[in-house]
Amino acid sequence: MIAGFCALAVAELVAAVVRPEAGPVTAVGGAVIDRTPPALKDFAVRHFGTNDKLVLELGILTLLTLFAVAVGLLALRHRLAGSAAVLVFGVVGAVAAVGRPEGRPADALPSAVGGVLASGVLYFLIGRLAPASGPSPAAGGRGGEPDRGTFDRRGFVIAASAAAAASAGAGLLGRRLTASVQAGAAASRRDLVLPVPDSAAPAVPAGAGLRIPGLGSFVTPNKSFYRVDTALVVPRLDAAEWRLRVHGRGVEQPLTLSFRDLLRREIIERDITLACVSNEVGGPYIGNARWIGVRLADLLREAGVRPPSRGGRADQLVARSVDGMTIGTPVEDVMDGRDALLALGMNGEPLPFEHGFPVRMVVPGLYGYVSACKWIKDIELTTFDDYDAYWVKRSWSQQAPVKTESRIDTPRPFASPKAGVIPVAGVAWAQHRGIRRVEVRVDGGPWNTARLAAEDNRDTWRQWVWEWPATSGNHTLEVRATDRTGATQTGRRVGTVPNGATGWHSVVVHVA
Ligand SMILES: Nc1nc2c(c(=O)[nH]1)N[C@H]1C(S)=C(S)[C@@H](COP(=O)(O)O)O[C@H]1N2
Ligand SMILES: [Mo]
Repeated sequence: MIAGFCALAVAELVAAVVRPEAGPVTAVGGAVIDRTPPALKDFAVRHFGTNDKLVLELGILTLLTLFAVAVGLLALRHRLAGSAAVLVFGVVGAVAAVGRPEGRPADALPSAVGGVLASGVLYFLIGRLAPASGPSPAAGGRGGEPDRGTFDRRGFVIAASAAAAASAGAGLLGRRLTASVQAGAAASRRDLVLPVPDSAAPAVPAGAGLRIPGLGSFVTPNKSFYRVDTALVVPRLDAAEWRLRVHGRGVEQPLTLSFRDLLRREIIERDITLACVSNEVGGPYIGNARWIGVRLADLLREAGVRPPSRGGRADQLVARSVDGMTIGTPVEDVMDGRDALLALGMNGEPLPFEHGFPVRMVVPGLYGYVSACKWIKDIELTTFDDYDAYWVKRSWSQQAPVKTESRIDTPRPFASPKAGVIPVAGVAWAQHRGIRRVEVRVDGGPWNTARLAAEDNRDTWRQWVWEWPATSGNHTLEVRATDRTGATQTGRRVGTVPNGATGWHSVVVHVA
């Protein structure tokens, strides 16, 4: 276990120099995420939520500990075989790191160096456990067989402690180095002054938030905004070094833009509700924010891109992030007049690192995995025939407009409110179509029309409330929404794969 610890610590130190994502635990974790079947990924998101990454990392560390013990036992019998086994782990880490979407040959270094060093440490420490030559005076007259008491106990303890201490030092140094590299990014975010928008969002109508206990705020604060991504290490970029390339099929004028270039453009501010395709019926992976940024369509037009409906040759826009995520969005949607953004601000502050600093995409009406690329660095125009983005390769749909959905936020499941008038309230969303009606029913009875909160715009969710004259006993509440196209949310239950869950959210309560 000490040798294993040494491997990880040294690898983290090397990773601090190469890049943090190349560390073995992160690399293997990333490789696991890349290969996780949708059902398992969904299970992880459902049961561990935003802690899924922590669970994954703890799982890897637990497995490594068990392997370390097994390799240690092997090494006691075959010293060389043990050291060779450690090298195998180094190779696994190195292959995982290089094989990540943005992997480079240098990413093999942390695991390689860690593996070689640990293999030597194991060999050396096992050597300290070998019986001292000649019978030990302390062993008494048992003769012949080497005795466990005969090894140089003191020498082993000193060597082992030294290895552990040196590893801890290397690990801490690695942390320090990473932190100092990231300090530049933190400073660039702290010093960023958001521009005043040329086209400001209208004030949120006073009645958009219903102020009912148990119902969240209309605008989701950044701190509680859901986070869904594959990044075990949150990319921390320096805005001054950030560049975005726009190129590909039908691009007459390829562009390379810096953050300053973006700031010089027309800046717009818009309220848009972002939802994740992995959100179960009734789930939490949806949030509403005020974004500021530049209109993506303007940029594409400048680059000479035309939408397919006007003879453009590309129907898919593939956004690529610094951590190798690829997200494919219909060019038609981006250019049809909706406010698809390259966003640089969220709720009055620069994007938080977790939400894509310095620049991300936001497109009203599409699930995040087909629109909302964080830490974006490249936009390539191509076709849906020619290219499948990250999640499409993993059995999700190429195109995924947000489905008309609604959720009951209060009362909570299995609450026991008192009989009388109980406000049943929640949110409904059908981004870019808007919500026309929300209805609630009790125990499968007739549908009752809920009161809708004021609408901010058709790209945002809408709160609603229905005053329920509740009688005592167990009751099931159900909700359904109708969007402005007249389509009513279907009651047919389907899971999140391949393009979003459907069904009516229901809540069972016991009225006292
Ligand atoms: N680089 C990158 N961008 C990404 C993702 C990701 O894994 N990596 N996940 C997408 C998904 S699935 C969603 S739902 C949204 C979530 O954005 P948020 O974490 O800011 O809420 O980001 C999208 N953009
Ligand atoms: Mo998502």
